[in-house]
Amino acid sequence: VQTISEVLASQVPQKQADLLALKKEHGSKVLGEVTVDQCIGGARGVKCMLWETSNLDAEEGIRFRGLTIPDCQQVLPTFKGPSGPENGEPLLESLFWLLLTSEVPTKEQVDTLTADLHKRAELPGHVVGILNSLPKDMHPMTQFTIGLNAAQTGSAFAAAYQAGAPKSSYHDYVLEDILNVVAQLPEIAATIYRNVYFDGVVEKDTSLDYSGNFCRMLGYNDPSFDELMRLYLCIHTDHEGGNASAHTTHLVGSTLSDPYLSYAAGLNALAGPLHGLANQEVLGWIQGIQKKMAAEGKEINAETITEFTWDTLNAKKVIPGYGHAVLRKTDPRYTCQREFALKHMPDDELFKIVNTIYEVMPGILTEHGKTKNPYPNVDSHSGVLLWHYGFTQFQYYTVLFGVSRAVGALSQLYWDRALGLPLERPKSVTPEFIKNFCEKQ
Ligand code: CMX
Repeated sequence: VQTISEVLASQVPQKQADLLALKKEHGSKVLGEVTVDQCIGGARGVKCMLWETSNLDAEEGIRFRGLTIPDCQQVLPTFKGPSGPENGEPLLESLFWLLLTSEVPTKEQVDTLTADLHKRAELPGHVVGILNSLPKDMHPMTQFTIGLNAAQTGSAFAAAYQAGAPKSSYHDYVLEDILNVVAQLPEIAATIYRNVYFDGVVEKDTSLDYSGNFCRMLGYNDPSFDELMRLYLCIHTDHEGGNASAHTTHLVGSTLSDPYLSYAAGLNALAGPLHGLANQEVLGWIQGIQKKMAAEGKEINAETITEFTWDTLNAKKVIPGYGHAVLRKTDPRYTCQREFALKHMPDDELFKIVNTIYEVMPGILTEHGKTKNPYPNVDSHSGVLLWHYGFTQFQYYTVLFGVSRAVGALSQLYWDRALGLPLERPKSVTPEFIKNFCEKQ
């Protein structure tokens, strides 16, 4: 069975040749224009970044190397251990393989990757010490980036660069780092979880896959929760290149900062409330309704949710979990989580609230008239599923997102270096320039 490193090594020369040919044949063609609105408005829709691993369609949602989420659920290897269900969710390792190589792996190939990641998972000694020294009231995402930055002492790429490695070999060292970062993130994440909310003890079970072992490290021992974790970690991996965490990783990586530092930067972007922190905000918002309705002696139903939504909007705040910069329909990552809930927890009280929110929110946001997309995104559903299994520490939820996003953003980072992509450095312009330029037209 070929390892992932061998498969990638065999793909690189052809990919490099293909990119050169693409540049040679079409290098001077125009992909689009940039309006003043786009320049001022966060570059929405500007096509100026190469991204291999996934593509986001405004209507259809995400495709990982051309495969939709339901496609992945059909074709990717699942967990078939003694406690695994028949039609289980894909293994995170199988999606990692797909994103890196663009090939659907066999179960044997995935097993080699699982074993490799388990072997690489041990943290440098000082990392746990640093994590243990952090104040418990420091936000888990802040702790997460500190932990990953601290692990950077193990970077093979940084060491090779200092030793004068040639550019043609960068991707080999970067791959080492990427596999190590993906392998080490669960233990960094679990140490934070166990430190902040429990006794600080992290137990492992490396007879399981990546997600199952991560659940044990967090302290959960329920095959159904393992399945949720597999689904959760798969669907949060990648969402094309322009989202803030992926884009930041790519940008920072383009300076030849190593994968640890590049992804730690991406995590800081993920920690923003308009991005990954929205999953914690959703739970906070739902608790807000619960508290208010309990205080007023009212039921939580379509009418009271509508009332609470208008209170939020009139206070000039966003409804977390709704809207998207690219999507214009319900996020398929929301839909597959809804299907998971219908299968595993149809009578869950919180799920019912989320469903009622789903029924009324698009209409309210449409009436409000601001957001271009009144439908739910991934963050709108994930917390409710976790809560069902007793994972109620919602300030921590974005860390789980961060464990997953590494797999997409770092798969792309491998190809960034293998294809020799340059330093990213777009041109900025001053308001005076825009004014003068436009007045001359
Ligand atoms: N509630 C209220 N207003 C919203 C809104 C929402 N959920 N979504 C967008 N709007 C508002 C915007 O704030 C903006 O208002 P202003 O003109 O006053 O600035 C207006 O509608 C137009 O925004 P847009 O073009 O539709 O959306 P953007 O591309 O600018 O932003 C996003 C996208 C996700 C940041 C935005 O929809 C939002 O803030 N949603 C809530 C936070 C959230 O769920 N984020 C998670 C996204 C998924 C992820 O990255 O994890």
